[in-house]
Amino acid sequence: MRTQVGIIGAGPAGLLLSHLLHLRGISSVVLEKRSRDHVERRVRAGVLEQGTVDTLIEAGVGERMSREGLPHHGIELRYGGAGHRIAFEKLVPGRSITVYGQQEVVKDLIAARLSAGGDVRFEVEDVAVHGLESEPWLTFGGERLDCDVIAGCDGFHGVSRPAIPEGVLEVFEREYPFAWLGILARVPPSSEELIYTRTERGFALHSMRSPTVSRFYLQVPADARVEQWPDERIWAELKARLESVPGFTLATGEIMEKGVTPMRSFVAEPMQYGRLYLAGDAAHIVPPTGAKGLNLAVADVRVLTEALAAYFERGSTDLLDGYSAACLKRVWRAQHFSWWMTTLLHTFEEDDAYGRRLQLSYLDYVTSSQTAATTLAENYVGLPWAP
Ligand code: RFL
Ligand code: PHB
Repeated sequence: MRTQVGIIGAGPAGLLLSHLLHLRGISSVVLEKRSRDHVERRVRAGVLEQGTVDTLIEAGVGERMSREGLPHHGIELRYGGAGHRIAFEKLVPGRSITVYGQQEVVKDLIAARLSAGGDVRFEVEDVAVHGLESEPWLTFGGERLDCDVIAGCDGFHGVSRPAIPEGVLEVFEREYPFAWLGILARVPPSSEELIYTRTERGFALHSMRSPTVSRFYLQVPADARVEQWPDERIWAELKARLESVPGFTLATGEIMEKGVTPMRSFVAEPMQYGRLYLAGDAAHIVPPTGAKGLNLAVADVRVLTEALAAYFERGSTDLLDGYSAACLKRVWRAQHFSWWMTTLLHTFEEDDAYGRRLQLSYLDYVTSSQTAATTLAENYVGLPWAP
């Protein structure tokens, strides 16, 4: 078997790459270890930057998103007994976000690939990469796939990054002393916009998926397990944190899904080795507080598509050689923003009174100074793509 680009992973990065390459007449095969059903049900991100939305629409896979996605023109920061709106329409005119579940994006991309005759294989076992220095190939389940290039889109726990020889990558990391417990609930959102809440009990986020489904997150200890969080405890804690302004009542309902997400910041540089190019979570992770992970995956894939098109159409390797450097500028901006939002809104050590005063001072600044609020807003909606 032979293809131009062998893609490992059918998450947003791998699927979008396969689709964008198809639009440029470049062939690919996507190898995914989980089932289609599993990939389509995995509840994750929900906030799409303007540039991500534009990319999906331009690529012809934004039809359902345009119909069902919820455009948002602001977010609320809630702390110290009051809510403060960060108004995108005023601070970053013309730019906004769209709330649309990552698994919906994934479903739309899988449907588009399959209806165009694309080769996406699920439940593929033992994917391994070979020959990265010159003529690469992939093996899986007793088969061999020869490729010109391999794209490692297999997430943080995949096989592609570990296949890069030791000593090549430089790794930058930060761990946080807490995790997020995320739930999906069958209940209409209690707010029209997302609420990021800082309380002395910890952080909470009110998000949503549709007019009838809400998504919530709670800061929990790093070693928390789902079994420790029966539904009543989750609602009680969400109420204790979110009902921290007068007149706000949180509606509750059936919890459809629960999960604990560790919080980590991670970058591996460079994002390439020989004929292997890493994209998305395979190369970098951000804590979800800034809602950047999925959007960064899309940004990487845009850059990689242009570089691969230059290579296959004109034989030019310049853009491929500069792939990592081109991506890392945006990656590090998102790293800083995500670390900063996380640091601002979560509780750290109990006895760190100095740290708490710094958080409150910065929250007061960001909610009273238009300049500071604009910094938050322009990063949140996403800085423009690099030319
Ligand atoms: P993915 O989605 O992890 O996909 C990788 C795919 O590779 C497969 N795979 C393999 N396949 C074959 N062989 C192997 N050996 C393989 N190993 C792995 C996996 O099964 C999987 O299908 O990575 P990708 O495509 O880079 O996409 C990245 C995003 O998924 C991630 O950054 C976001 O979900 C992060 N994130 C958020 N990002 C946002 O932009 N906005 C948000 O609001 C947001 N909220 C979140 C989030 C992530 C969360 N969790 C659960 C980590 C909220 C949460 C709770
Ligand atoms: C979500 O809706 O899943 C979501 C929203 C905002 C975030 C993270 C996750 O910062």
